[in-house]
Amino acid sequence: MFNRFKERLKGFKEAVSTKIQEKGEAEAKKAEAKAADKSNAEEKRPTQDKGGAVAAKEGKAGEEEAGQVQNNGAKAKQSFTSRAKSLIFEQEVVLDEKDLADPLWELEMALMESDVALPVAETIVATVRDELVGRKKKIRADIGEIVEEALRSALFKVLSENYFDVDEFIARADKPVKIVFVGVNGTGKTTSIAKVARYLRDRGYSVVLAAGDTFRAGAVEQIEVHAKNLEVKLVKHKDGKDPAAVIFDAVEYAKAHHRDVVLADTAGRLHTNINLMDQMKKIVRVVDPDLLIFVDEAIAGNDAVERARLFNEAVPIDGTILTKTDADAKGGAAISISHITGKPVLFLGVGQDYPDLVKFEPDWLLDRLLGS
Ligand SMILES: Nc1nc2c(ncn2[C@@H]2O[C@H](COP(=O)(O)OP(=O)(O)O)[C@@H](O)[C@H]2O)c(=O)[nH]1
Ligand SMILES: [Mg+2]
Repeated sequence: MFNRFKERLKGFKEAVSTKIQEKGEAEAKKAEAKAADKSNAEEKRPTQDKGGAVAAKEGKAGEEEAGQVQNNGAKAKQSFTSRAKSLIFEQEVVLDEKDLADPLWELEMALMESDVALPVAETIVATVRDELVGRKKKIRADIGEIVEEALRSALFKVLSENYFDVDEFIARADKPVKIVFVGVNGTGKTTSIAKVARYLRDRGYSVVLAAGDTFRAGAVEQIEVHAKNLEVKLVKHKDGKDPAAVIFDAVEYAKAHHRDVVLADTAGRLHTNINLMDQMKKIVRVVDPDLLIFVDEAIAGNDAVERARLFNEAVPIDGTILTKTDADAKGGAAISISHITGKPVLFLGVGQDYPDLVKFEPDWLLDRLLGS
């Protein structure tokens, strides 16, 4: 999961580490030179005061004393040098914008190559810059940790922007809660509906499925298999071609039988298909869903983010489910989609089986993106 992303971030971490090291060494050298000057100055002073005239007067004793002083001087010099050496590691480095220009460029490239949308990449870079500029860092401190901390807080900011607690929403909403799933073909809508059905059933809710994909041959049979496996009610029309009518009936069924949640499947559609987009608008008008969820696959990267944006423009969505994150090396869609649409990510699909659904939590995703 997100292996390419982690790999690309390494370059940034290394660039910052090198900068801190270089700058610290330069400053430690300055400190060393200063210490050496001071040491020389202190070495000269006692030889002149105590040695010199006094030693000349007192003969042998004076000579001995002078020798001792010289010895002390050498010792002092040595301890100044070792102190200067330890200064290299104790040296505090203050990073400025100039130091970070190259590493931050590296970071922006890494994010864009991981399919993070440009405005999102810029936001993350700006946050990391704010975190690191002006901060005092000891060279011996764990630089990887410092950089990771800055990245983590920048990513957290983006990921938690539109956070929405789906459990709390369902618990509080009037029943039946009507949830309609939309998106392009093959992204995992039907699978996600089955996963969400199981998720809700496990939390004590009664669920009704609506076979609203009346477009594709085999779609009704596919959701029927899930309904059987999960032992939940499926409402379907024999030869009906109107998804709005099917979903409407499922809602009526749920009301009559006091079921908690209706999960409605729909046909896959591209935002460019005007007829199918109009059909989706009709579904929304007729059913008035509590949640209109856009489903797309993380592996589509920027395309998924762009589709979410266009669907949201056509009919305001309430949130997204990103599927196939288990197969996604880049992580860009997971990072960008909420920021670009202004709507929360509700769940992540992490595999093909029913339990492979994770409620979206910024920290869970962060742990995987940063590999901790
Ligand atoms: N690896 C993986 N595959 C998934 C995930 N979600 C769905 N799929 C697979 O994607 C394919 C299309 O799923 P489907 O639900 O039929 O897509 P739909 O056309 O949008 O309804 C199926 O083979 C699913 O098993 C996921 O989170 N991870
Ligand atoms: Mg389907």
